[in-house]
Amino acid sequence: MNVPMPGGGGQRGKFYTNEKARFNPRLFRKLIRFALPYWKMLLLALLLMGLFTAADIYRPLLEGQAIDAFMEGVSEGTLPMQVARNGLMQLVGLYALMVLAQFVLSYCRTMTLRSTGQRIIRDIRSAVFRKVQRLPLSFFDKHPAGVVVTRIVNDPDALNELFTTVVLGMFQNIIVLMAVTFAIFRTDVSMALCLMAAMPLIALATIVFRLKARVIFLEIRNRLAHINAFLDEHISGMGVIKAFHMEKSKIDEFRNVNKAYYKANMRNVVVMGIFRPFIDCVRYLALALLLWYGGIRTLGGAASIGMLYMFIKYMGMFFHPLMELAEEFNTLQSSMAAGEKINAILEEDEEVDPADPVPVARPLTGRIEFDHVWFAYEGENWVLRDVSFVIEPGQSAAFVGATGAGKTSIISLLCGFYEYQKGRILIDGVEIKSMSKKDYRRHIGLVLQDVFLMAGDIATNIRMWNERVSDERVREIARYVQADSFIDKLPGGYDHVLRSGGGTLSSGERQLISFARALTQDPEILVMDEATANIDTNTELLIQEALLRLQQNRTTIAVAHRLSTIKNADRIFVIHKGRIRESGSHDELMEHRGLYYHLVQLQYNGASEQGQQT
Ligand code: M5T
Ligand code: MG
Repeated sequence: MNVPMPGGGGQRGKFYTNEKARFNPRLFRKLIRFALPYWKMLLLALLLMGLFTAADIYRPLLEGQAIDAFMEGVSEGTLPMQVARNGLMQLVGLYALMVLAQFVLSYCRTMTLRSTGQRIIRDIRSAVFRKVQRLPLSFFDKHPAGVVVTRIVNDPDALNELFTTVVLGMFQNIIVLMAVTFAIFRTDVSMALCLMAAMPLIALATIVFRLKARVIFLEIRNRLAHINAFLDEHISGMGVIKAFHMEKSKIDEFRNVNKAYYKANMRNVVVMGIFRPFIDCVRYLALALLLWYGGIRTLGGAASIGMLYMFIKYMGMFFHPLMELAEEFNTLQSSMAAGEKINAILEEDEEVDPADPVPVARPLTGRIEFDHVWFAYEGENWVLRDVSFVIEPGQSAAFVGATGAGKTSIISLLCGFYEYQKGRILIDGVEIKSMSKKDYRRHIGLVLQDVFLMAGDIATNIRMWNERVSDERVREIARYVQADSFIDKLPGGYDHVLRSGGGTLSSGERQLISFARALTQDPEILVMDEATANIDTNTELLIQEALLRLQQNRTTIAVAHRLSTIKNADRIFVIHKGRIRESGSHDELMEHRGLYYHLVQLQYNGASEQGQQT
């Protein structure tokens, strides 16, 4: 089953399809390493379980003894009343002590197990998040945030059960089964066989149940991830939904997504609903058989009432772990399904960094070279074709071209967000593939059109959690990029707290913050992609002045549709369908009368027409 996802991507199948969630020893070994650090705790839990179980098994023996040894003895006149009373007293005393001990054991066991479980979940969650932080941007193009959230939030819970409920639970239940079997066969073989008569039916029901449950559990997990993905998309896109009055249709769409999840859960409810009563039914039939057969044996004197009582008790103890085992198999399957999904993330290729990175010079001179670079986001759909250019240290370069021409892609490659397929990109003569991304990204200040602000105050967003940048410096930089006037107007000024995304600021205000952000790093290379697109002309003029000063000692790359903003660049590259078609200064290109000239003409004429209209 494939859940159709909005904007479906090729690789998504891995996260949505019904992989066979059967027990996979290789996967199990991989997952078990999350539990390994806690082996002492788990061993302790096992020990406590063993003690508890031993007491559990011993109790019916005591009960049977209480019935037989004293009551029968007295009624038959073979035992003096006083002796029986004292014996009974001792027996009951021992019994009460055992019950108390079991209470303590049970508490300790639960605490050990649960707290270990919570630690394991915490570790898995951290591991997945750590991994997600190291994944390349291309991963996030293919996986909606909601699905990734499910992987981090819900799946570790399911996986945790693998270690706590399933592995230890199964162990305990198998031990109980063996102990009970041993106890009943030792007491009376024929009555034990009578109790066992129900076994084949139970085994059959369990197998059928397991097969059904396997399919259902994967489905439930997939549907849950789907709901999360749907919610993420539709909550982030609330503005668009309202603008296109899609509320009604989205509600209907959600109803379907929700219904699919509901149905998957209902199938589980139905299967569980049948399984339990069926086992109960078999169990009571077996009890009836036991009462009949045991009754006859007791009447015939081959068994005692105490024994019959004991058998009835053991029968309960026999069926309970059987039921639990079946459910544990069920959980095993669902947690294996979750484990598989988590593992798929853990096995994703991380951002590649060379094993032995070339150290990045500090400071860089900022020379940038693209050497016959070819790049495609997917397969052979070339977005950049044979792109070559050099930007000398301290130069300012600008990229212009139609929408979708590949300008942002050039910048993304320079920042190492994606891996190029052919050619080389060099910074200061070193290919970026041989440097650590973390190291050289430090030297690139990036200002984008879409600015993402993090939850936190303004000052923190400017210094980007870098404590070495003083408050004074933050203010100085904010003044420099003309952001101070709007920041001062915010309640709290620099301490004004933004929610994640910074949605309460205007796009232009966010861009100004982003400028300040880039400058606090004092980067040798400044990259701006439509960085002033949302800023009014007045502010832009003010920034332009600051930018000119900024460009003096660093290499700058700017992408802009508004050509007036890049006119002064040392070199302008015109990108057309992934190729560099023209390059030169504004004057050179105007003289050349090619693509650039036409672009300028278009903008100029457009602007003057507008001017005439108003
Ligand atoms: C260039 C395609 C896009 C366009 C081309 C980000 C992204 C882009 N593309 C993909 O196939 N997958 C992706 O994940 O690549 O895109 P660009 O470099 O973003 O173009 P631009 O910056 O020149 O355009 P614009 O609109 O910002 O001026 O065909 O479909
Ligand atoms: Mg772009």
